[in-house]
Amino acid sequence: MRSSIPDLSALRAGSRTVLARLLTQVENADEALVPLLEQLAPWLGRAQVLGITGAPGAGKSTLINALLAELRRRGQRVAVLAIDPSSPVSGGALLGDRVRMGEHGEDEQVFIRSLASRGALGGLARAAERMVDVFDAAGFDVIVVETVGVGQSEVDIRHLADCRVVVCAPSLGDEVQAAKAGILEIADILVVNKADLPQAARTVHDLQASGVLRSVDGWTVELVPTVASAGQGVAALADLVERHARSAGVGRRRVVPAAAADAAGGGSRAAPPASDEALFAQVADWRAQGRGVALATVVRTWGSSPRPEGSHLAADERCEFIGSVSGGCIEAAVIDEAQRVIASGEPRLLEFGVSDEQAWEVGLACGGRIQVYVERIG
Ligand SMILES: Nc1nc2c(ncn2[C@@H]2O[C@H](COP(=O)(O)OP(=O)(O)O)[C@@H](O)[C@H]2O)c(=O)[nH]1
Ligand SMILES: [Mg+2]
Repeated sequence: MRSSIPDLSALRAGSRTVLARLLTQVENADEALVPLLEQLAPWLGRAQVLGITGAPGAGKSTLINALLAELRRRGQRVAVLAIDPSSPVSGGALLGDRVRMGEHGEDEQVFIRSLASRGALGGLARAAERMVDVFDAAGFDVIVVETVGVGQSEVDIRHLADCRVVVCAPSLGDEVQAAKAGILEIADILVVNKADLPQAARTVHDLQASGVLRSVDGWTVELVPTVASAGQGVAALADLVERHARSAGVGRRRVVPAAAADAAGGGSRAAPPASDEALFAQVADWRAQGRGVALATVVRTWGSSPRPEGSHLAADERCEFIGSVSGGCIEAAVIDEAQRVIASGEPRLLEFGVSDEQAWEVGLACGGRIQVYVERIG
């Protein structure tokens, strides 16, 4: 349908070259990319975006390096986006991060990328969000975003990250340093790194006494001491990160209430419903090109569903698609399933809902339940 499609399938298939190229184009605010980015929509919202924030020198990069190793042991594919403060003279620091995290540079399941504001022509925040989208579409399980404290970077980790980790180093004074920086209140997980230093116990105590370890929306903020340079406490941190995904879900940056998105002029990034006429014209076009095609139909809904029964989505064997069966929550899963149906010729009845196990994986954001029938038609 569009010339950029081959790149998208290569991205989905794990091409690191395509991934690297796309990230650079995004960083350069290449507007020609916008239609392609829109096509990423069905594959977004699956990765857990982990924001790691804290003052320079707290040990964020060292911790990320250790966490990468732990997450890899757990079979996770991990991407890292290290966002540099706005200083245009920070090439050295960036290089330092690259080298420190570089241990995993050869691992096919790990991808590390730095983003400096001077390189992001269209604005750091937008570039960062789009780069996270590209990593998400590329199938990474966890996307780690390293930033310095709130207010010191354009990138608002509160909006971007599903789970916010604030890293503190032990402080010398009796005040908790980070509290002054105002970043403690955004934490889902607090890390006191450099727990090998003598002041660490005091800092842990101060933080425990400060009231930041409170419950918000069913999650109790946890504190974990680490020695990032020795890998200590990192498994406990990884456990908490996993638990947070189960408790709070993933894809937060995409869960903008439709009304708010419309008001902001952004609209939803989900594909619009297509008229049956337009949809079947597209199907005919794909078939004329000899491509296998599957048709997905909403056959039953319970509770609230963004699309009524009878709504269609058609997908071809190259993952191009038209139409919509939800507001963007389950399209990716349906299109993936369509590939299997095209390959096997066997129809499938899929059900998506919000059982406890799957609510944070694939379900309708609005909380309903839906059955979708997928059959090969070309
Ligand atoms: N003693 C000690 N030093 C650490 C630890 N973790 C990191 N560092 C050191 O702290 C410095 C800053 O670390 P870095 O990861 O670059 O911090 P960032 O600026 O927050 O990314 C480096 O010299 C690290 O070697 C730790 O657990 N204990
Ligand atoms: Mg760093």
